[in-house]
Amino acid sequence: MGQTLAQKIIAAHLVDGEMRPGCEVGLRIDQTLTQDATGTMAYLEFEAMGLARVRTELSVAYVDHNTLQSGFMNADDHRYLRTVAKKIGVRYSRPGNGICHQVHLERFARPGKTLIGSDSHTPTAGGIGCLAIGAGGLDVAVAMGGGAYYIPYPKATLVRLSGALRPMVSAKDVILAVLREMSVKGGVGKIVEYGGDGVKALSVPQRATITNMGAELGATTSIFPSDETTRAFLKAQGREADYLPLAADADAEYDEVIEIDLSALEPLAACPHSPDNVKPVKSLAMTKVDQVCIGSCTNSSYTDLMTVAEILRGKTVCPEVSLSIAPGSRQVLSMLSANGALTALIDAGARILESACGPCIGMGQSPNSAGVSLRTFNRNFEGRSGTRDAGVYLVSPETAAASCLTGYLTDPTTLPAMAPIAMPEAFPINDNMIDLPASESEAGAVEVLRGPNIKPLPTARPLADTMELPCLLKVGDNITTDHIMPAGSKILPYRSNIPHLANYCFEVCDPDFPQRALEANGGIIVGGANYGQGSSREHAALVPLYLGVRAVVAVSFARIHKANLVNVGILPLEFVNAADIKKLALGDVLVLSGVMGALCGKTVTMTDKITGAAVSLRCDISARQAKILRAGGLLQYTCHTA
Ligand code: MIC
Ligand code: SF4
Repeated sequence: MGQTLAQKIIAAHLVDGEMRPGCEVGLRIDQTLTQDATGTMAYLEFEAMGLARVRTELSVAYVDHNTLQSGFMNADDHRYLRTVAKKIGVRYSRPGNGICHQVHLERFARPGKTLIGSDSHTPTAGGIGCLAIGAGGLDVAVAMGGGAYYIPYPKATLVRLSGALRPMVSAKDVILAVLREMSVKGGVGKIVEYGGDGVKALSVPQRATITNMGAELGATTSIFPSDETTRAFLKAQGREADYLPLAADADAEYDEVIEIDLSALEPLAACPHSPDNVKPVKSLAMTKVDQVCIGSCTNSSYTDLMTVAEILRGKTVCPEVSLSIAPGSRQVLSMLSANGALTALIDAGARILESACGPCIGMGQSPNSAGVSLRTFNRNFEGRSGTRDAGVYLVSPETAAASCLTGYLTDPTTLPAMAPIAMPEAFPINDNMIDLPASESEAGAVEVLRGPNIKPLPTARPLADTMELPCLLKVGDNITTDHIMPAGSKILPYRSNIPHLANYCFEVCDPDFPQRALEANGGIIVGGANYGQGSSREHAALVPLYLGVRAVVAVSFARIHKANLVNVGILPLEFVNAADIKKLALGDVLVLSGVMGALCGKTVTMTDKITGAAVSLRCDISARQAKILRAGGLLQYTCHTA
């Protein structure tokens, strides 16, 4: 039987485990990336492992999230990242150089390589045929040190594309159609591969938009074949030597196949508050818009922003709409500036932001109260924009541009026809904002500069076979890491200060949770299906650990968050019978018996001392993860086994 594209890359990088369902596989990692909001922690962890230099082919530290410098914290963290990167052998992409995923696609990602990044949208590089996976900071630290990265061996999904997109229908509409079909938990445990005749009609940035938002499916990653289009993109980036043709075998077998006829797609929008709440834009035409934000790692390429510039050229943004645009990289911004498109955007009334994540992570541009914000981004979780009662719609750049002119959600296929923007034959190459690391012989002289915002990491308490703990919180399905550990401009500067972050844990669901947890000095969180979906932030595990959480009992978990819980030493338990969640309530005193057996695959019983109810739970982890939990987390495990 032939292999899928992902299976070929996995086979070429397999260092541990077997490639069959139910097994955990360890992969050799060629490249890593970090961003600043998760990177400080990842490098502190790398240092705590006692390692001197990275052992990957390439590691890059980006600064793109915490760029609003209100107070010393972010600037201190940037300085720490710059100096630690220099010392340990990591390239440093300076603030202003762009969003990690866009810059990595332009300058570093390679077909056939493995990449892990401490950011859930690392699969963006799947657009170029790279096996790119989002991970927690600790996993990235281990990979930087040359250790394998482990994933449950994934199932294979094929999205077979046919036809070609109609004018004004875009790559964003493709992934929104996939989200409508599969839902935010439909991709858990799967790698989504794109194939079929329709692939050739999509450029690399369009493919990257699709693989980027595969994160919202919960998928391990998403990937496109590497073909002549890939070669042309790499050549235009001055990197033709990085080209490697790659495709699935013709007789490869997939666990699931989804057919999408690109020619039949129409503009779509993900309505508040979930990326899979997808409706046709034309069905939302009466929705009045207060704000439009264009950018993010999903939709901020040169062609995306040129399309927006052409739609806005010579027009004025509706007076009731605030339009902001953050180009994905300095390369994009400088091209728009050189060809005059930037002037068209400015003249139309756009507020130009620096090349960074910006509004996507609540770093400014929060909408007005109860405002409607159209965003070309990838997440519209409640409160993520910084305005709790705002409604965020995720749309394509074409829909965003059409709507900011009318003031209402507008189907861009109703606009006059426009020639599509051609991919440049050569991008201007200037890597002067990417600092090279010191050589091995010079590294000793580099001083790592740390600010007072860096606080010690919390450590796990040892697990006991029987544990009596209160239920500190009970939440429903699809809880995101933005619920568990919110971001935004006020909180993000404290990403290396866990005690401070703890004050905001579960703020959106229950503001009293942190105090209650600290007073209880130990407890359990009960959650529904797909608990921990969304970002890779390990803070969503480290902060509950600091607050005394010993176990999370859920109907099911999102992949990265479950790995993060294990990595910090929190027990992830799943209901054997999902309906049993109804038997538990906030404040119940829960007795877990047989915890040690659960680590070896046995069922654990949890008895509610108040109601007398007993529920069966299992701990669905690998033998390696059981050792990590016994050691008190991945840091301790790595230090003891190294
Ligand atoms: C996000 O989009 O939620 C983030 C901010 O990029 C996160 C990482 C983080 O929380 O720092 C992600 O997607 O992993
Ligand atoms: Fe940045 Fe938003 Fe992309 Fe996360 S999703 S990396 S915050 S642009």
